[in-house]
Amino acid sequence: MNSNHAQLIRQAQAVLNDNWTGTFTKPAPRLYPHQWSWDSAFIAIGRAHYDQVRAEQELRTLFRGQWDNGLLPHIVFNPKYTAYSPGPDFWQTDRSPHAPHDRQTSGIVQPPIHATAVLHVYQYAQDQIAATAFLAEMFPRLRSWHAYLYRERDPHGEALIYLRHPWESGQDNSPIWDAVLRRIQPPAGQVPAYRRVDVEIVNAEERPSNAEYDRYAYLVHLFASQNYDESRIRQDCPFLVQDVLFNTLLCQANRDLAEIARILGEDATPFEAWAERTAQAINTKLWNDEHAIYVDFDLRMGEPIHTHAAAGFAPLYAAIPDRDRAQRMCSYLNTACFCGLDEACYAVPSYDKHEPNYSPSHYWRGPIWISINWLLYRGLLRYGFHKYAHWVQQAIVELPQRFGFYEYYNSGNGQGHGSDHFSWTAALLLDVLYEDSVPRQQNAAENKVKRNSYLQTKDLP
Ligand code: 9WN
Repeated sequence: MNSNHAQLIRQAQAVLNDNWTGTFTKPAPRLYPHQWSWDSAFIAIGRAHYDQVRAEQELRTLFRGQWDNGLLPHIVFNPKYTAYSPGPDFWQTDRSPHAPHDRQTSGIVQPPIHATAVLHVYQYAQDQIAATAFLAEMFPRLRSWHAYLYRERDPHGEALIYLRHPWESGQDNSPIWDAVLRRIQPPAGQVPAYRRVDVEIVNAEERPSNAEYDRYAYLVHLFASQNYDESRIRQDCPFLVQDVLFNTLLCQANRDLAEIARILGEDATPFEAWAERTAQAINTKLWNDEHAIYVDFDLRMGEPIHTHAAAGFAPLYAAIPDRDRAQRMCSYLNTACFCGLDEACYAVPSYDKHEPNYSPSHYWRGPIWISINWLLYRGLLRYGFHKYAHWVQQAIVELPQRFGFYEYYNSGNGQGHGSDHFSWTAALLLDVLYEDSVPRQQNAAENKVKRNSYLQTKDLP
């Protein structure tokens, strides 16, 4: 590791320390003062390399907000930050018989990367006894989380989970949702009152519009008025989308849950079967052969959503496409539409630059996100696309180094946008730098070898 990297590691660790609340890490100091689900998984992946105790505590705290039907909420509210809005009153999750009584949470989910994070924490642990106890503690919770998704969110038994709110994707105002949201016309009086603190803290022009926010609020109102009863929601909800990124992360998380089961001497076959069926369904239903990218499916309209987001390349991360498809996907990535290696570009933008609604600075509508680049980096490595993978890996390190630990980066000039001091940007940079350096402990070195060979060879079609 060179001295620049040692300094960068210290800076990234300082971001995570500053955002640590005592039981979990805030995604950002002011903009996101509560615990967000997939942020915590990414944060645990970064912390796992140097702070096993907090990495475990991060995930343990998140799962304390899990509902008794298995739903893992996208926000677990921190009772110390009552000023944040929209807050628990907006969600009214106490109307569900399944929500916990001792924690306030939202009533939707986020991408299921938690089994992956739990296994990662185990694989890098210095204290193997504590780590094995942690696996045993998390295993039933993870199983119930995945079971919830397949039981409640897959009405036709396709092994493809539906999302019922754009926030469930983690990519709030991605152009993927534009057509679906345009169709939603909330009836008069059905948009609950809300106050947005996001537009008071960061540049309002880069955040979702009020028209989008009205629809987000209307959907939440619908869920609350149906007491979060999934069978009723599924009948009425105008937003039901089978999403590429969510299902891809679930596929890999099932494989990781199977690995956890094997370590614990439990039956791994149900999780392997879920992984296999979901991978097949993604390949069959979500593949767009004309453009060599995976696309979402609108269940309400019964048709694919022809929007090309970087998340459409995510199946590389779970080794879902065969080599021919992967090669074609990589060729598309490697053009001016996303990030051609022979042109000046910083990293992979979240949306095809040649599409009409592309913006280099507008939240999920074109800027660079470190999380998406981290997933692509890992996916490209799995297929041996080393040159492109190395490029993306460098971007994950250099963007924060040059511009700061921002929430996202302008895909035209690299400048940081959204919140500074953003936790997952720091955590995923740490993951990349630690993976590249000499591990401190022998057991970590052995685990790294195991993990790399697992990543590179496992389930590659
Ligand atoms: C809504 C916390 C979260 C991330 C999401 C990101 C953004 C929330 C918001 O922030 O979403 O859940 O207020 O816009 O889109 O991916 O988990 O960092």
